[in-house]
Amino acid sequence: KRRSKFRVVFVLGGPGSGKGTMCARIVDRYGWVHLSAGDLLRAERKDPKSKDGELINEYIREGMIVPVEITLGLLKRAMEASGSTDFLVDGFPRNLDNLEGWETNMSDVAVPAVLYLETTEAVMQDRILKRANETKLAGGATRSDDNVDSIKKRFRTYINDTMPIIDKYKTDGIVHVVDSTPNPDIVFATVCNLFDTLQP
Ligand code: UP5
Ligand code: MG
Repeated sequence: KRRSKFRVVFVLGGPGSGKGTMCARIVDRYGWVHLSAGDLLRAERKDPKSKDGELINEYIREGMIVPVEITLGLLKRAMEASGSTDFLVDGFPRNLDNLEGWETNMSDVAVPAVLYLETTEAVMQDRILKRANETKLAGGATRSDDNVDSIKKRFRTYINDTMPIIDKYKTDGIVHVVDSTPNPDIVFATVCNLFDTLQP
């Protein structure tokens, strides 16, 4: 059987569950390339040449999932530009549209595992609001969706649209559940159990 050119681990979990934080640590230790779908969308939104900026803005503020054509285009471009073969895709796929778009267009990419960071809504909300506060105190611009109103909508989308995708991957038997409630050192130690098995 021909080996796939690319390897992808999806990193999923609710808003503020710690996806970005764990991905940064995985990059440091294992050298996988981190692609956050949310970060790619936020960068695209800022690009004055992009025709999708307005739409992305609106979707993110409302906690809705951007149509897959846009997200997949950004992911593909970043994968090809990176020169790497191993990717952490953070925060994607988040709904059925995302999943179908991936399966139709990326069927030659191997997905050996899904890392699922699990914690409570209370913990996630505290983390997001703390981040917003710290950013503000540092004089930075807070994320347009890091407010109580948008957070509620993000949680609703997560439960209604993203949980079924995680359940689907559970049925496939590739989900590694990690409790992301403890401090980052402890969470990362558990995450390493997965990545140690995925080398090189
Ligand atoms: N923190 C992290 N881990 C901690 C720990 N163990 N203990 C204590 N504190 C911890 O962490 C959040 C905060 O918590 C940070 O301050 C961190 O220091 C601290 P982070 O690692 O940033 O968590 P993460 O899960 O990445 O949170 P994020 O807010 O990025 O999650 P979302 O899923 O909400 O955001 P994302 O950028 O993925 O998506 C945003 C929006 O983009 C979506 O709502 C949607 O509108 C859109 N989108 C799409 O439409 N399609 C996509 O495919 C992806 C996104
Ligand atoms: Mg993130």
